[in-house]
Amino acid sequence: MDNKPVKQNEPLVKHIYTADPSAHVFEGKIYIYPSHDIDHGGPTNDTGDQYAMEDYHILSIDDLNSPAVDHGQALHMKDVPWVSKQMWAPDAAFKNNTYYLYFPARDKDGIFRIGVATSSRPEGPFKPEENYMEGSYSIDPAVFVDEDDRAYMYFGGLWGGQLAQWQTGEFLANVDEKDGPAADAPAMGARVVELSDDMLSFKGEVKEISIVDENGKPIVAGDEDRRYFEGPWMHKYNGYYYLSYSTGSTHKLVYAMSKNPEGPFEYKGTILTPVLGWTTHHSIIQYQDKWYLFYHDCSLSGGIDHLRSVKFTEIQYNEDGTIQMLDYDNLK
Ligand code: FUB
Repeated sequence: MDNKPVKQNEPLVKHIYTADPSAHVFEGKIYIYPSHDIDHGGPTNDTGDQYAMEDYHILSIDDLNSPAVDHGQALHMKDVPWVSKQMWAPDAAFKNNTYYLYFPARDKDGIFRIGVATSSRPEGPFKPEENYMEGSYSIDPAVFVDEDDRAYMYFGGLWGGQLAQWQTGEFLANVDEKDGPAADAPAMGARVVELSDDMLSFKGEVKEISIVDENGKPIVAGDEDRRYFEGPWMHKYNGYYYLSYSTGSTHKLVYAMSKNPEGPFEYKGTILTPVLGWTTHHSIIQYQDKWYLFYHDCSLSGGIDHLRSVKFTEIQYNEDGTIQMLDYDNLK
């Protein structure tokens, strides 16, 4: 492990590849829950077979003058009875004096589901539940605990994330993963569901989130610069809920705002222009009196798409609550 203090826009760690950072402030420190990218001889395709991750390592930073610590393996897929492969982007939450790790993976039928594991410590190790969360599907869970203690899970991803195959509420294996609404029809939305008080199951029904433009018109499927693709994140700032996400095929991190955690959300703009690498995935946290974006790119691996590294950078809000766009080319 590197003993140098973390620096903005540099890999947090260099001894392993990490991606899809979900950052949280727990116990006064920053904890990062990333995917753990590995190299392998398998295929690369739009289904995402190149992302063949098998376990999770949790990172922490005592403060911004300290090195990032890798706490070692917190959960491996061999310890999760329902998982067959591909432990993708996780998130964590704290409630009931317990830390919860939420993670997507393929079940034994090859269908992406979302599981949960618990620990008394933010860095784990985490003990998984026997089965995936009932009613869960697709990828990229992000769990937000609101000020009133209600918890919501945001999730869903296009293409390899299988959202297209769930449009009827059932998994349709014969639907092509790139199918979806017509280019001029409302785009497929991320999903949101309230979690039960014990954080282990879905409390309500899964709802599709609507993202609209400044005139209240739904963002359409053909609007690839603005439509939802994957990697949702929720944060709250000055009473507004910010749903931020990746636009996938156009490689941006963008955001939309609402007064309601379940939307509808009004599209507002770009947070980060495309990084080096196909995927872009993030989280946003307040640490002390500043706000930070955690993101990944492929700079450490020299551009290999499935070998990514987590970085962070400060973000700024304008007076009206909008976020100032960051140009990736200026972050280096
Ligand atoms: O890391 C695997 C997948 O790539 C994630 O689930 C997506 O958000 C994308 O980053």
